[in-house]
Parts: sequence; structure tokens; C-alpha cells
Amino acid sequence: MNRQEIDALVKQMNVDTATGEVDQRVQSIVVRLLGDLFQAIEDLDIQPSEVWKGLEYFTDAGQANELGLLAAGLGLEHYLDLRADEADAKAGITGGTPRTIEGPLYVAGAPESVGFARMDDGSESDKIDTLIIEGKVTDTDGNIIEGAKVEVWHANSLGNYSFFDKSQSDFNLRRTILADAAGKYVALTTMPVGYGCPPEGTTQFVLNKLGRHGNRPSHVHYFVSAPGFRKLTTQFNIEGDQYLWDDFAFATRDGLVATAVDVSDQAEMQRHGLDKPFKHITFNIELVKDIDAAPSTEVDRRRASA
Ligand code: MBD
Ligand code: FE
Repeated sequence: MNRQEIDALVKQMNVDTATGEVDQRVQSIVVRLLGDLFQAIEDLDIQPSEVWKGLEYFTDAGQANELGLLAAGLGLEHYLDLRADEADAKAGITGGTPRTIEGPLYVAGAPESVGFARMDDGSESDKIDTLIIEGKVTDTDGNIIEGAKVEVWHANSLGNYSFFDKSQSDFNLRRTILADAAGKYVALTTMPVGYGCPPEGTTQFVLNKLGRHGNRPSHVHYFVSAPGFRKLTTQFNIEGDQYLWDDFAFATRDGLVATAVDVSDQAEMQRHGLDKPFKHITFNIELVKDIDAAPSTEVDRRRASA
């Protein structure tokens, strides 16, 4: 069949058959995706067994709760960032800390504090470096934003995230820090290790078919919000990781690479109440003022909460 015949068939089956109220938006998307799918079946001569394998794949990926991971791994989530950047440029919005993907591992409801939080539960203190993250939240003119909400989450020494990894304590390595009167936030935590897709999982299954790895560099996630400003979803990825520019989820971006500096100065250790050398990362955040013409930065997606 040619495209005209395919589109006519899709319309005949899914548009002309409507007898109830139609959601126009959903109808256009479904019709378009079906047409594109039928066309792909035609062009690639996709066999019935292959179609069923594909549907079974989505069943398995959904049951394993890996569809968010798949979206990250196939670059769908990064593509949405590139489109959001384009929409911002079109609306004349520039500056501010760059966005990058949320990923599938956020959990709402983390403990909240002002200015400072210790994020780790101490269970890995003996086997991994201590990390202090410090930064200032400002607008694009450098004015501090007191009370800005900085939500931070990252992986443990095995690349695993609390909640999804039930061996960790509740909200381990997840905190909400409100910027203090100087616009500052400080997190005392442990060095994250890059995530790897479950080797026997559905996402890695398809990555294997593509000859791809499923690893991320060491990174820390952020949601940053404040009244009158656009919500920022971002991360920093840490310099020196072998996957820094070879991230299976394509989240590393210019402006989002952080350097972990080794600190062994006694006075600095004491100032932070630490008895061993630590790593230090500065990550300042610039928020962009919200204007009516700005595309929304709120993304409505199902998120875990505990
Ligand atoms: C992660 O930690 C992550 O950030 C993404 C995008 C995908 C899988 C695990
Ligand atoms: Fe992550």
C-alpha cells in the first residue's frame, strides 16, 4: 500500500467509526502514529511475528517498570530537551543553567531543610569518598534567590537509587534544600557512582540488539524552583568518569560538567566537621524569570512518592 491508501485505511477504521465524543488531540496523534507505523511495516516489510515480538516487548518493559528507562536510553527524553531548547530560543529566552533530562528515578517527598542537608545515611561512609556540594541560586543577573527549592537526588556507591533499590534506607541520597538568606545550599553526601541498566532487563535487552552499553557517568540530579521563576530540571555530570561524554541517556551537556576537587586541608576538613579528606563540587544555579510568553517547563509525568 502507498501512504495515501494507508492514511485512508487508518481514517476509515479509527476516525469514520467514531460514534462518541472525540478527543481531537488524541485522535490526531493516534492517527498519525498508526499511519507512520503501517508505513514502517510496509517499507521494512516487518513480519507478523516481528510485530508481535514488538508488542510483547512493550508488555514486558511495562511490567518491569522500565519504559522510563527505555525513553532515556533511546534518546527520546533528550530529544524532548532539544525541542524545549528550540522553543525557548524561539520565544527569545536565553541564559540560565541548561536543562537536562529528569530520568526515571525521582521520588517526591524527600526531607526538607534550609541551607544545608546531610543526604547519606552513613551506611557507605567507610567505603566511599565524602562529597560536599555547594552552590548559590541566583537569577540571570546574579541576584540571589532566597528560599529557592533545590531538590537533589543521586546514586550510591553501586550506582543504585533509594526507593527503587529496596536495600537502601528511605530517602537515602534524596533531599530538598531551601537556599538560605545568602542564596546558598550545601549538601554533605557521598560520591555517586554511575548507573548501569539492569543487565537482564528489558532496556539492556534492546540496547544489546543495538550494540550499545547502558551506562551513565557519575551524576547528581536537580529540580530547582522558586516563585516567579521557571522550574529547572538538570544534573551535573562529573569530570573524569569514563562515560562522561558516552552517556547512554545523553544527559551530559556543556555547562553541566562538574569537577570534584580533592580537599585534604585540615582547616577545611574541620570547618565541615569532617575527619577525613573529601571531594568538593561547586554547582551554582541560575534560574530564568518566568514570563507569560515562556513555554511551560512543568512536565506532567507519573512519579514515585514515598
Ligand atoms: C539514571 O540514574 C538516570 O539518571 C537516567 C537518566 C536513566 C537511568 C538511571
Ligand atoms: Fe540518575
